Amino acid sequence: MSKGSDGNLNKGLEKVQVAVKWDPSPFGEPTCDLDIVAGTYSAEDPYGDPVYLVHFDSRSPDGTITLTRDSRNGIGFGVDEAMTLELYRMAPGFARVVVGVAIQQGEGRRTFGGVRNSAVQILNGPAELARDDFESVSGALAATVAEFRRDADGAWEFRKTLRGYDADPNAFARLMGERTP
Ligand SMILES: [Ca+2]
Repeated sequence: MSKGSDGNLNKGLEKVQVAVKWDPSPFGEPTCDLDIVAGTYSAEDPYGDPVYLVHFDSRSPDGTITLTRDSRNGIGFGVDEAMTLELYRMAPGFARVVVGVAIQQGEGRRTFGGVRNSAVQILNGPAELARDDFESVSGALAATVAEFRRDADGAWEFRKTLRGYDADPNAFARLMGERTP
């Protein structure tokens, strides 16, 4: 994988993957469904409304962001849900991409603290950029996990942005791109 001119692995990103895993609920308890969602934001309005969203039932119009693995219950070994972002193919008008994980809400509140062994890993090719177990946002219903931004030269850089939201998946998708302190 190429590095940025200063050798920073978090810069000059081309193709990244966000992978989430969690354990299925024990027998008799409601299933847990975590969803990866990505929002894209324009250079003109990088903290405004998303140009488009990508999640389990919505595709990237230009094919640059793809949900490659989808789970509704966490059953299975290893990665349960994964998204690939081909940042190098995104049009210059895109300045930011924010990726988050939201828990589908049924009856009652479903927080990260109520999901067994949830974890997220962010990869640049084979290199790990970040991983987290959601412990610091255990009371949240959704959380941003990654922000990708173009630098002054147009190269993509990564920022880990673990921030919890008290919002269901639809509300979270509208909030996840907001400017944060
Ligand atoms: Ca899911």
